[in-house]
Amino acid sequence: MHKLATPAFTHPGTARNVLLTAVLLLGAPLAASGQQLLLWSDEFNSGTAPDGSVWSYDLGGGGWGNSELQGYTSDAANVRVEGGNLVITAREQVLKGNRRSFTSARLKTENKLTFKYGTIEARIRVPNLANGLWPAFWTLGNNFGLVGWPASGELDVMEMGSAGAIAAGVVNRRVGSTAHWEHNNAHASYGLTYDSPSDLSGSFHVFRMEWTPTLITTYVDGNWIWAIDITSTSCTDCTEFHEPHFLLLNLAVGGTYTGITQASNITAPFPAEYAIDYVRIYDNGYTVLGGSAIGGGGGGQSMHVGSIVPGSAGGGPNKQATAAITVLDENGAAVEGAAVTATFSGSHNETVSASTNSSGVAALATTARNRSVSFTVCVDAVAKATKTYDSVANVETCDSL
Ligand SMILES: [Ca+2]
Ligand SMILES: [Ca+2]
Repeated sequence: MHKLATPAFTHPGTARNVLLTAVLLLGAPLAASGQQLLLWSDEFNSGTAPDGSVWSYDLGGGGWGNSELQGYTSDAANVRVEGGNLVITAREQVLKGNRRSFTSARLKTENKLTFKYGTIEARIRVPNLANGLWPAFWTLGNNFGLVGWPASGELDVMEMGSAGAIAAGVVNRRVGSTAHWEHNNAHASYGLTYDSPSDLSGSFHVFRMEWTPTLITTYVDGNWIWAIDITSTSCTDCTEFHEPHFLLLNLAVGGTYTGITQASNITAPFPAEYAIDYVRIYDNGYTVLGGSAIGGGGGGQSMHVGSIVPGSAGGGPNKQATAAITVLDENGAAVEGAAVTATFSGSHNETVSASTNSSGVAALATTARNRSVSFTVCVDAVAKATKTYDSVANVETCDSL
């Protein structure tokens, strides 16, 4: 749970449990998914610095809303690619009067690589966390810059180094996964932890998040950590988890998650290296990629309809029929700027068109209005100068409400 750039912010502690009754807790691990198509990866196998077309940095100090002690830099001393890994190094400097300061790095794919749904996987080696190190592999909604936190939504696939883990003597064994979102204008969250039987520090382990339109589940080395039902009936006000997110990787020093906010209480050995062998995104049948790194909204040659979500807008006798139609290329990437034409029939009878946005979604609405809303909508055409419309590849062509 770290995200915002507003140093004065503190999490409303009372919000944490409010939503538990509304969230279906899944008691049993789900079966791991079968073979999935790799859509994107960064293997960190070349170069000496992270690929700037994918990664950018959050820089500076100020606590990051969590009383963290480090300042983030993009210096090679704090972030480099070496030996097939992305390596984030936390360092300390002892100043006059034994005053200690810390530097580290925080990388993100904001606007460059986004994803909605999918299997997100990273192979990670954390350092000895001792007291005070807080590594994380997590996501924020890509609308973070517009709507802020927690309305952007946050998914923590992996966090380690919590105060509870330190107190229990399992700091290098306990992994936490948590969702944060906005509910009734307040912060809501739900998380669980998993205690590995063996020390996870110093060796590589695979952390994975399975994110579908109904369920988010996390694993470490195939062991179930946590799940949250994100259907609207179970997780009300959770539109955050049906929007594109971006990735973050960072190693914090101190902070409220660790329970340590005084530099003198940090006992972790420095320099401390947080290594990531790869980050991969697999298609789980729902995945939509976006962002500048994958060709400004889809680098593929052809496009098809990925999904149709029929709905309505307005009230009383003035209800419009609507459809959110997603267009993807053959790589599963969102296609921006495609003109989608579709015909509504039933309570509303009209052919309308709209262009897809950066998430590949065309929001169609009839000008026709009716008191009842019961219709079928079928896609007639998808057009964009640089791509061919492969209607045979459509996941669906018609849908009804
Ligand atoms: Ca919300
Ligand atoms: Ca690698």
